[in-house]
Amino acid sequence: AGKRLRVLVDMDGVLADFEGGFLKKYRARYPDEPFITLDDRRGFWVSLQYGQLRSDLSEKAISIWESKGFFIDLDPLPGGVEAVKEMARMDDTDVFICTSPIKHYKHCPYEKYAWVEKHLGCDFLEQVILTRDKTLIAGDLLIDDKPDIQGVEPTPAWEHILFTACHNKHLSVSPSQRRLLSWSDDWRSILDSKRK
Ligand code: DGP
Repeated sequence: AGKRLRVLVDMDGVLADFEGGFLKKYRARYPDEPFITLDDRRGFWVSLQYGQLRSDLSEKAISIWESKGFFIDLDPLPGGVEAVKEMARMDDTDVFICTSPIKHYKHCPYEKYAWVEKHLGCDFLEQVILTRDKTLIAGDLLIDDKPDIQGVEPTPAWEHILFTACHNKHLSVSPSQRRLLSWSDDWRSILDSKRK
């Protein structure tokens, strides 16, 4: 009889298609401005790369995810909702959605809960953790597309599994860093590797 496994799953870029949703709404709102294709995305921060393209595009990018309806309208990434539901049904397994809201709080926190209710059901609202510092949250695994996850806790409890996204696919990460290429990849083996 082992102890329970606790899995933390990020939302944007892992369950919800932040990058695809951003590009679609950016192009619709600013049809005459240059944009960065998903293939050319580099670095976690979208506004940073748009600012490098032309300095005024940083605030135009930010205006997209600060708008009402941005987060609730994000499409689920393939297989993510199904994987999280399956994890939640597994024996001795607790799954939490661990996501950082943007600081413009008018719509984002509300819409993140609404997205979970819409795609995972209202029972899943119990599993939502909103935090700007994921190092404080104790878990066995954190599945997240952000390459560097830092905060006030220097030794987080979790192992970070890097979820592949357009902005991190070219990054060479340390050999000890494990990746999940997509939800078609073998996430079940990664969970099993942490069971005691
Ligand atoms: P998380 O994926 O939980 O680490 O949350 C990060 C959030 O920040 C997510 O909603 C995506 C968003 N984000 C992406 N690029 C930028 C950016 O350039 N600036 C800001 N403020 N937020 C960004």
